[in-house]
Amino acid sequence: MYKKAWDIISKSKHITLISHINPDADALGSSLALYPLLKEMGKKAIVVNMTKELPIRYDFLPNIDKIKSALPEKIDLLISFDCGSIDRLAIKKPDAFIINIDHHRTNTLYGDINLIDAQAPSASCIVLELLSQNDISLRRDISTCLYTALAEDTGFFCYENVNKNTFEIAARLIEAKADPVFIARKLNERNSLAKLRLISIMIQKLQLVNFGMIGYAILSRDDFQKSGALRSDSDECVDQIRSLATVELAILLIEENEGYKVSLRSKERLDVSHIASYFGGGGHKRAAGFTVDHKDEKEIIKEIINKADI
Ligand SMILES: [Mn+2]
Repeated sequence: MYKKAWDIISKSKHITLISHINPDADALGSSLALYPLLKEMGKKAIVVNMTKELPIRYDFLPNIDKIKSALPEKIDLLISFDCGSIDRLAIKKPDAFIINIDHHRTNTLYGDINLIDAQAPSASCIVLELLSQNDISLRRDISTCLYTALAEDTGFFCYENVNKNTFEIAARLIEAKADPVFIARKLNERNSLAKLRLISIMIQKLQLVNFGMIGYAILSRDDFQKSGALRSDSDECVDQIRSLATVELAILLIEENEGYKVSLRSKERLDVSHIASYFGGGGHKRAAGFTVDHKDEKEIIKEIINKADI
């Protein structure tokens, strides 16, 4: 499959690299890793993400300034990264061959080729596998993108998806000049005061139920306005809820458009991807999400708690 995928990449001219809306490091890093390679191969390569404002904390990723927020007119090949279902790309499905590179267990296999490995800690590990199996050598710009993606998706090597192999991959990327200290500082030590204010508001609104095993909070538009925080500043809020000693299930609702964006996290037992799938979303065992429109916030929380059954 990896050979076949590379063969199709080699034969295509107009290639669009795209990742899910509200991107994280894995989405952006995985798509940006291939970009300079394709350029060097003489391809008309374009990186796309349909999010209006990309999170500023990824500004150090090589070629991040090349990302466009619209599809080009001509596409022979679309490669999607870290995206479990095609609607999360937020585009009209183009008339093009699709390679789907992802590690979400809920992936809907929407590609013509699907390079899916639910065991992979990040989509960037699958990109690395694609490069290694086709004897493409790594270098700093590529390995920086792939390492950043891996580090964030493993919670800096703390989550259950971490094993000996994860560190071996990290070592290979560091060998290829990814700088783990530089990347950690860029990702973790550049918070805005507005973001810390948003977290503080969220903690004040936090509710605990089921003997503290479930923690939930709702962030309204007003909370963002009051704190001055951006939408992307809430990306790690739900992890703060999970960090509480008693919490097994963390739920965060963020008011959005006609409804809510819901993020779920679990610590040790609960498979939140099942809960998210039930609501039409998806994700991983310990991190998943979905969106819901025209429904009362209390009703949403109640349904999730019923579904979670803890
Ligand atoms: Mn990922």
